[in-house]
Amino acid sequence: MFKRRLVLSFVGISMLVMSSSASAHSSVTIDPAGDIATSTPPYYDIVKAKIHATGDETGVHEAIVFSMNLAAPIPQLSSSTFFGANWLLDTNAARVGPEYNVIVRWCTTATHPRCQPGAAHWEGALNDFAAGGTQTYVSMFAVDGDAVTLWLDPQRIGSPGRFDWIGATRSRGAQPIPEDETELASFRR
Ligand SMILES: [Ca+2]
Repeated sequence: MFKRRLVLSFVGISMLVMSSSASAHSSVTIDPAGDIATSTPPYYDIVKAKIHATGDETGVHEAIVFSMNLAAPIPQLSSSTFFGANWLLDTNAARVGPEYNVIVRWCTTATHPRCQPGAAHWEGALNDFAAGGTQTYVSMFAVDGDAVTLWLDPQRIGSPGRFDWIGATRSRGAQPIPEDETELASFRR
């Protein structure tokens, strides 16, 4: 009996330590459901967006994880449909506007000129606005029901210690006004 209690209290302490370190590396923003145009499908409606750091800081498993939850699961999309989940990052307060756009999108070259060629597909991408809009692709991402997630090597955005960000969804490539947009949040690694 004594042993069991000891084990349980140890687990309790470990969970406390883990949860406190996890929250120190998480930036979560809750967005209202139903705040998009009524003609827009609910899977463009952001209900939660999050950025958190993972890994042991040795570099091998280190990542910044960008995630988003939508008001409805994303269905099988047609090839003429564009869906973009964006995390716009302001990593440099001295420069106006966001420096990076982290992207998970469903596209073809017809719905977005910078989409990789071939049949309609999901892809991850990173736009570097400070470098004149240079775009590179990101291989680690997941689209699962109402959740979109992307894992990024921090070095690809200059390994910032902190940055401000907003989440957005788009139904057209480079759509000037997003379908939905979160409030400004701040992330600290
Ligand atoms: Ca919303």
